[in-house]
Amino acid sequence: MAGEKVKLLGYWASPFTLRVHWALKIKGIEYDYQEEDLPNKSSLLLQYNPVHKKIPILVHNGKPIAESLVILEYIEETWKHNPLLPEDPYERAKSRFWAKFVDDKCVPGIFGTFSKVGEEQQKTAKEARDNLKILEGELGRKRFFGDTKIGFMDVACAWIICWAQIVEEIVDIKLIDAEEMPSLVSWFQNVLEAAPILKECTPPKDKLLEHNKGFYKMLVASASP
Ligand SMILES: N[C@@H](CCC(=O)N[C@@H](CS)C(=O)NCC(=O)O)C(=O)O
Repeated sequence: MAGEKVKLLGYWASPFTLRVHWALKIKGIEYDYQEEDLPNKSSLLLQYNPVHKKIPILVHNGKPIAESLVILEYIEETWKHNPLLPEDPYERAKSRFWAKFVDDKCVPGIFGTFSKVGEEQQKTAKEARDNLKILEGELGRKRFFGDTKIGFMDVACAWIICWAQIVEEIVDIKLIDAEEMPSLVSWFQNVLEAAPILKECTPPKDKLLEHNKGFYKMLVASASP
């Protein structure tokens, strides 16, 4: 739509920001991007998301929308071309169900494995693995959750595989077993290969790994007496 102003406030290493970049790229929406310094949040961020004070925030013609899955739904409803959700209401509900499953069950498990220590860490890693196995079962032999085409669930969640592998490398705990979860192992790459435009805004794995190693060092240092 001509004359529209779309702006995204985000952070380069944030997977929640990445899902919004991906949705905008797939829809071919032009947008400005404002990188946030999270320890020193901009007044715009605090003004637009006073409740959670988190990125990503999408600002469309001056109106802010927060929470990445809500933003994805907004994008889907506002720009209807290149649809991410299937037409059938039951299939739409399933896409939303699995995206919520990832945020409610897999994300806390993966990030918890990164931020906890000792027995708690092992317990959280097991929960993460169990939930990733459930996800593998749902993906089955398909390349994408959207089956032959990238859809809502792929845009929202394929990043967890890359992030889980980064956590694995840093804390040396296996979360994704290539034999048990062959489809999940290739899912993130399948998405990037099928839609090269998404690569443009996806941070390279090495850069993310270095960044998260630094972050992990800080966590460990602040946890030790
Ligand atoms: N549920 C939120 C999570 C967003 C989130 O956790 N953002 C983090 C960066 S990855 C953030 O802004 N953190 C800043 C802070 O907690 O101070 C979403 O889906 O948008």
